[in-house]
Amino acid sequence: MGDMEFFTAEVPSNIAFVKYWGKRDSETQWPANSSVSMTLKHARTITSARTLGASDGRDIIFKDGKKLEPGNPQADKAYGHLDFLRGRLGFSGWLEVHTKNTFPSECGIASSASGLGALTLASIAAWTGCDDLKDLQLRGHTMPVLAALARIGSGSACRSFFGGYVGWEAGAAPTDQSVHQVADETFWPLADLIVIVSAEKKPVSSTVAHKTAWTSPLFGPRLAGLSERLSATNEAIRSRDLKKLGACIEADALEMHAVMMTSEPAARYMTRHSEEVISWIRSERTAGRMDAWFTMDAGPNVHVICEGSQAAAYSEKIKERFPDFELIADMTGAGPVLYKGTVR
Ligand code: 2P0
Repeated sequence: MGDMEFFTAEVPSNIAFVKYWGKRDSETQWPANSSVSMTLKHARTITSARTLGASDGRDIIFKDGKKLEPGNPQADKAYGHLDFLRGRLGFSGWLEVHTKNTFPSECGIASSASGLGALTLASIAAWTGCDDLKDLQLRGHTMPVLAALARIGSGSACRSFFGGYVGWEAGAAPTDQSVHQVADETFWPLADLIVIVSAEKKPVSSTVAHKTAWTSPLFGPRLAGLSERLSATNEAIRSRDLKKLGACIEADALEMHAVMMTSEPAARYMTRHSEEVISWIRSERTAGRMDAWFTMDAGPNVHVICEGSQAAAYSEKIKERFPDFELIADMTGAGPVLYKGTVR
């Protein structure tokens, strides 16, 4: 084993308000549409990396202290991303990587976004020997550049390189893509109360399901209406209009799930329990008891979005109504951090 120092990156997860669903091209990770998300505060991946000596064989990644054995899709994605980064950036040297999430995997929080984001940042820090985001920027590794590299590992990872609210523009060509901050985390603190209706592994991975989006008869109409929804969502964020934002995110989540359910082969992530939570949120809202709206990712769990100031009260209400479901309370958070050494 080498004696080089570790560099540690902490990269947050994000929850999409307008979803990335479907790709125009998977090699360049060019999405079918632009998307916008909120960066989370507590749900993060913490990844430490150091370079190994030339004689040390090859990359080795440990997740939660256990070696990731090549051969399963998650491991192959991670090892493949290291090979991609090395080739693209011209680095040499094998890496030893240790990674863990601050949230349970496969629980409906996007672990690929924070995971591939943190792997990108930690490995570049190790190869460059740079533990400061400003220094990395001076060397050309700006946040947009890091985001674009992470995107190749997992599309949604590119939105995790900024705090607050983040837009990923698809552009007119793969090389026109860009990622930018719409507003920072202090501008509008919102809560994301995640109702874990099931912690089971997804029936179909999102990378696989992305490919089938084009087979849905609803996908064309979705894309046709998205520029209007994206404008309304950005406008709602800039004016801190929760009612307007809520209408956009519910419509977008349901539309994405409708596309999934009508694709060939169909993917159904929504369960009876998801529907119970959704119906309850809507009836509480209609009755004037909760100013809360929902969204969902490619999984059965329901993300309840409300003002940060209501998080404690609404968490209690949700726990009271759904005592059997675990609740993870998160909120708007800042972008990545980087430091020398292992986990702080
Ligand atoms: C999103 N999701 O915008 C959407 C909403 C899930 C539902 O991006 O193939 O893991 O690695 O680019 O980023 C999940 O897809 O897919 C996702 P890849 P990714 O957050």
